[in-house]
Amino acid sequence: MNSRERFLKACRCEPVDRPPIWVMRQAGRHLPEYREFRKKHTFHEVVKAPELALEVTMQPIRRYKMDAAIIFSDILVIPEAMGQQYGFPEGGGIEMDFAVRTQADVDRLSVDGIESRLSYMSESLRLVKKELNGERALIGFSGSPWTLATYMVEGKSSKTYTHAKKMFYEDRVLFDRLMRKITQAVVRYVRLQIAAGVDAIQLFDSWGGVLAPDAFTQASAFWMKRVVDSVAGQVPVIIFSKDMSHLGDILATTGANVLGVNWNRRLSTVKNSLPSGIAVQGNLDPTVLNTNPEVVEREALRILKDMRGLPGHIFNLGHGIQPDASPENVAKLVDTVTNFK
Ligand code: 1CP
Repeated sequence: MNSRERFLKACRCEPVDRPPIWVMRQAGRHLPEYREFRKKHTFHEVVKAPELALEVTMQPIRRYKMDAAIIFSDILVIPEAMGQQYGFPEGGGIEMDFAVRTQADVDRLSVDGIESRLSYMSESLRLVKKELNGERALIGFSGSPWTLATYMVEGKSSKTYTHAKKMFYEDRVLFDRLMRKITQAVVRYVRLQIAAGVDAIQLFDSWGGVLAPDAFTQASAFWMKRVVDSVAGQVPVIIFSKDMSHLGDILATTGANVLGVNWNRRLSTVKNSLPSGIAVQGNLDPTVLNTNPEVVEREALRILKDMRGLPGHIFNLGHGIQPDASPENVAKLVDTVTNFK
């Protein structure tokens, strides 16, 4: 069984020799070769030039025995393709060139012709797919409609999401119009990625966890379900709703094949609480990769042993790897998982 087959079997909860592994944000700032690369090219250049995106996507694949590659891009390419540019201000985080607050702002966003504005993604995915040669899985991704809406409505990174939540609570007509438009864009984007050959799609619902359960159902899960339905079983969909694994019953209604799990819950408990047939992905605390190889091995084994005999586990972190995590620790993690019997 090669890596791609192992990954796909785990998505379907079929038995495998050992759990497949990949790491959220595996391409990027923890790698010295990425930091070197970024001295020569801006972030936007890397994302939009297929040859450069190919190189950065492959960096963690060359260095580690990951079972899957995730295409190098960003969730914010969707607002950009809809007409709302993003940038990186000096102090960190994200800044959008305007904030969506009114019907006129929603009208400025366009979905028509979005495939041509995202054609660089098709090209990047085709290049990576060819390079992976059917041996490792290729994961495409999108931000969830709610997580994209937080950036679009706030106009920047936020800690409280006040404007986005206010729009949801106070002006549901406007909120739903915006969400319909974002969801249409995401559906078309996901279809484009499937046409380019991705083996699975991950929806990053990074800020789902800031919502109360009923608000989460209406503002996030409802729209993710539309995206999952549009894929209609063509490829597995992984939903990573950060800090939401205690709401597995709501998440299961989206139709997702795999649920990403944060590190604050025992993975076997989450798995056993879900309807059979839904796999889990996770859930090592990312900070473990900032410690040392002995701790990495011990903590990874804890999860592997907890999940032993439970098909439907993709090993990953509970959130993205931190920029100051050490590559030596990532290598130890991958060794521990790939040698587990
Ligand atoms: O090079 C740089 O310095 C820019 C840093 C960077 C990188 C490496 C950004 C800006 N995006 C990325 C790549 C990226 N982003 C990938 C591909 C790399 C990989 O996974 O291997 C992916 C999947 C993302 C997804 C992403 N972007 C998310 C969801 C994941 C998560 O961690 O929750 C989010 C929330 C973003 C927004 C974003 N993009 C970049 C930053 C700094 C942020 C976060 C801003 C904030 O805190 O609000």
